[in-house]
Amino acid sequence: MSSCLCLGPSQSGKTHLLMSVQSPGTITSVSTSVPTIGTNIFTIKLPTPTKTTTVTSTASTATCNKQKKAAAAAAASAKGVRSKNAEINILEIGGSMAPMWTSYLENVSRIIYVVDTSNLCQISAAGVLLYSLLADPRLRHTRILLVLTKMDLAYRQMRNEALLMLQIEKLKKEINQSITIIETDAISCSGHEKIIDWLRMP
Ligand SMILES: Nc1nc2c(ncn2[C@@H]2O[C@H](COP(=O)(O)OP(=O)(O)OP(=O)(O)O)[C@@H](O)[C@H]2O)c(=O)[nH]1
Ligand SMILES: [Mg+2]
Repeated sequence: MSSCLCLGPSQSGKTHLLMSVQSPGTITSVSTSVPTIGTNIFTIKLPTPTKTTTVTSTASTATCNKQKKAAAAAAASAKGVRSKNAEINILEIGGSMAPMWTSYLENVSRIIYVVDTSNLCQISAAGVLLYSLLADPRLRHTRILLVLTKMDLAYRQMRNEALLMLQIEKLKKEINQSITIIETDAISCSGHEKIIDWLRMP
């Protein structure tokens, strides 16, 4: 069975992020957490998109029937998404376990890689860790979500600076995997919808 991992350096914000995506509004600026020694599992609900297909009446019956069929197909596919992907389990592996991450790479279909944009000393090292991870042949077809977090902090690196420090353009040229990049923070929940959308992707 394929799985979804959440990785990233120590204290980069993995637990806070997943708690916040799991239960929006639970993380505040004074929330603290203990380092994950080992693993945590989070079950994230994947609500179906709120976009609804409405059928408007038209003069032509043929057009109306076509629209009804399209609406029925959309509803059926939405149902499929709901029943197939109603929730997903994400395994966070603590940053202190980085030397052992490779023991968890069998049958991994997705990786959420969390980078703390407020930690200037850690960003480049986070890039090196990501690079060595993605070189693993078991992750050749794994979908990668690069999460730039703690974007609420005034002293964070901006997106482009962080990506430069991660050497992401160079990385993209050398790997097969597709990388999606999302900026977020655990407090305001900005960017969480995009994370849910990414998790919902087949
Ligand atoms: N301002 C702000 N602080 C954050 C955010 N996310 C995490 N933090 C802070 O960063 C600290 C570490 O966050 P964790 O989520 O525990 O980090 P982690 O990546 O799970 O760490 P390990 O489990 O040790 O690998 C927390 O105690 C929070 O104070 C965020 O989005 N904004
Ligand atoms: Mg943790």
